Amino acid sequence: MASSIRVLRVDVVTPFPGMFRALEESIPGRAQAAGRLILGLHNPRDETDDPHRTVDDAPFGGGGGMVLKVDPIFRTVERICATAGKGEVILLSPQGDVLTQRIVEQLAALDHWVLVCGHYKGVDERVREHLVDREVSIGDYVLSGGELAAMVLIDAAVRLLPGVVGNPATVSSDSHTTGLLDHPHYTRPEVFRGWSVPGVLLSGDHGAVAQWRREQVLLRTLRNRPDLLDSVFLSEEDQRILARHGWSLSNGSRRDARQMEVGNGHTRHRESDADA
Ligand code: 6GU
Repeated sequence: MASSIRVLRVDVVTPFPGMFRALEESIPGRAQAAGRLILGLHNPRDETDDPHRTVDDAPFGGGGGMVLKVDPIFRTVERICATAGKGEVILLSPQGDVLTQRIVEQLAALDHWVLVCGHYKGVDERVREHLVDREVSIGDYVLSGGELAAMVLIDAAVRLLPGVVGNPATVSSDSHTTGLLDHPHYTRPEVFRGWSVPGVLLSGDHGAVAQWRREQVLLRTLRNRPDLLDSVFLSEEDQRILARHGWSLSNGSRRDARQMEVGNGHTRHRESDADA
């Protein structure tokens, strides 16, 4: 199948458009220069009527913080959709679905996003109720605004557009694309301060290299993110590799399996004490 040239149009509604200059660098910058990413920045201040161009106000019911006003956001999004067409309207806020590579893949398949950056204490709930198609967070911590999260989402999606990252194999082996973590990488020199590159990578034996990398993928995932192994298919060969390092994922099928704490408190069964 020929890889089609697709363009992603992203319109961002933000009181801080200057922050998006970060996307002029690296791969998002190249994608913009190549016309593959079209970025529109829209300041809701430009859709206010009052002399102070107010985009936020105190919350009804009292309490601290300011709330982004409903009217400037509605007007900005409606103006965008009237000129660029109706895109997927996505609110960036800590209340959203936590972003995963699967969500990035879904969103990267669409042609047009309208990203609304939450700010201050939040946004008027009527934005969420009547304007937004979906809501995305980038993790369980609080940022001062949705701008950095919007840039995370754009960066992650742009590298999935066919042809934006030079070698498609790079993208398909990325950590998380496969559902597992990536293997280690090395480049010249072969020895740095006495630390050598693993010999197998210099052997020229492609089969041995592939096997070593798979082993590293599995062991690193087991060590750092054992939760990921719950939702991934492991081949017989993968299970043999893990077994060779003393790990059994068969969840207690072996009587002598010892429960060990791995990574984030996840329990795995280890058949012997011999270290990996
Ligand atoms: Cl999307 N916005 C804010 N303000 N904080 C966040 C976030 C988004 N995702 C994680 N923390």
